[in-house]
Amino acid sequence: MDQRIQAVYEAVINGAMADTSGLVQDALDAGHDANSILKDGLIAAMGEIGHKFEIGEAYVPEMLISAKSMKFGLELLRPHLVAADVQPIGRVVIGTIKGDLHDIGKNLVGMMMEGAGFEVIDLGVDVKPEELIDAINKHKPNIVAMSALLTTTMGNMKTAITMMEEAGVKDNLKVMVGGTAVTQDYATEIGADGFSVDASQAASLAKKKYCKDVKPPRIELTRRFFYLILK
Ligand code: B1M
Repeated sequence: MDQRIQAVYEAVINGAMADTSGLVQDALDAGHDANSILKDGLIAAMGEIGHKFEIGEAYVPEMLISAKSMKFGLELLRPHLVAADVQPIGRVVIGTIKGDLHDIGKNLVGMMMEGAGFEVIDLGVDVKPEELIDAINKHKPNIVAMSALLTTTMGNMKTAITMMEEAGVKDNLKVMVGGTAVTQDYATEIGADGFSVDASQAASLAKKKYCKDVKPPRIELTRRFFYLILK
């Protein structure tokens, strides 16, 4: 990997928030395209920190500062990605369900999803099923991700899924659920498509299972085309 992209990668892994934007700018100034900086720098680093988290080599605070670093880099990169027509791999609407104000885990899931290449629309906490339906109609997400930490209000996730079915919007998307109150059995019982225990696995599940039908960005198609021609 080029040393400037490697430097971006390491800044995110090390949670060097103050350095990430500067290093992204250095990589851009050196002529690297925005897509490579995103994929090989920011996204690869978030994949690695997620893996470390899963095997117990990193903890929530490390993930949070890595995700923050990634966000700083992404902010700087965003106009260049738009200019290069780099599309996100999918769109996620996320929120903590009605009655529940816990947001640390939900934010982490959102950041990991963003780190995996998704566009994330965060509705915040205490999200009513009606607000989810409105957001689905407005943003047309591939995934709706709901978080619940309270056993007393987790039933609102079931209400939300039922309302999505009744509104005729459920068939066009996948519903993912998680949070300490939720189990795989509960997710299955309420008709969710996916469950994961932590933020890193939520991002991998979303990427592997639910966005395989999303068309690759135009820039990627062009690259594949030339690869096939030159092969
Ligand atoms: Co509250 N709280 N809390 N609390 N709180 C819990 C959840 C509780 C288990 C504590 C306890 O009693 N042992 C308990 C719930 C019991 C239950 O329902 N069975 C509880 C309670 C009762 C309450 C209040 C009712 C207390 C009161 O007022 N009497 C009240 C409720 C307010 C409300 O929401 N309406 C309340 C309030 C609060 C604070 C405001 C003080 C604060 C929240 C601050 C905030 O979020 N901004 C708070 C906190 C911090 C906690 C604990 C201590 C920590 C939660 C946390 O942030 N963990 C928690 C006890 C505990 O969990 N040990 C507790 C770190 C975070 C990274 O983990 O959110 O689990 P977590 O997210 C994980 C995974 O669950 C997963 O990924 C993350 C990690 O990678 N995940 C998903 C989360 N969402 C996902 C979605 C996915 C996939 C994975 O797919 C879509």
